Amino acid sequence: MKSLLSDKGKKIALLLDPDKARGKALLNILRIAEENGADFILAGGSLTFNTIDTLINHIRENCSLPVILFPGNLLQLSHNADGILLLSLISGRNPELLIGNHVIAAPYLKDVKEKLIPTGYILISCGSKTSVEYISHTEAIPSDKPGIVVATAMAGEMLGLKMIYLEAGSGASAHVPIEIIRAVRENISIPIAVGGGIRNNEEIRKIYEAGADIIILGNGCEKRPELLTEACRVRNEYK
Ligand code: 1GP
Repeated sequence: MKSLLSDKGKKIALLLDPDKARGKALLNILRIAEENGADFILAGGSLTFNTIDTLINHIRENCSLPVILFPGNLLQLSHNADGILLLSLISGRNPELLIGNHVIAAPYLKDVKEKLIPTGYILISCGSKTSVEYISHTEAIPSDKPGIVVATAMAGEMLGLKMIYLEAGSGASAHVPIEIIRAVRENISIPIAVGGGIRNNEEIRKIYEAGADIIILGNGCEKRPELLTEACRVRNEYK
């Protein structure tokens, strides 16, 4: 897991939601991810009816890429993944998502400490209200306030977090603004992941150029699986 962060190259991650990823569509997107060398699979969602272990097992049976948890809540923790984003929702002021849940999870995570990636999760308002906002009882940072996003990311780095995730929300009508990504890149040195509302290779290229290290694709690949092929091709231009 440490190499995921120490290796400076650009990366593509496919986000799979335990409720949506199933059947032939799941097999197809896993095949595309494997064939095109996506860097890893993220597994998780805001609210899930299916267990995370069911999804991890399906991925393992059909694909050799690393599986990293992106837990929407404590029920989505598992020892069976290769890595776990230990998320702190630092754009919000809900103490449960800043430290409360971490206290509850700590004894469970004790034996898989080497898999943890402490991540500052920053939700940015990019249109309509997202599931994360509703479920987390937090307010997203307005997209026209880059200074607040930058200061939040800086604080996360100063607190010792190892990665910043700039999130527009799953299915957002627009991705995180380029000027925000650029401003954050100029002010922190830890890896930056960007996700939410990314739909084509022009956007992917601009997001990389602005300084993102990892691009996370979910809905876009569900609707149009070839997006993953295109995304990996753009990433390869940076190798
Ligand atoms: C959501 O950032 C991810 O947490 C991915 O978003 O589903 O909009 O690609 P999309």
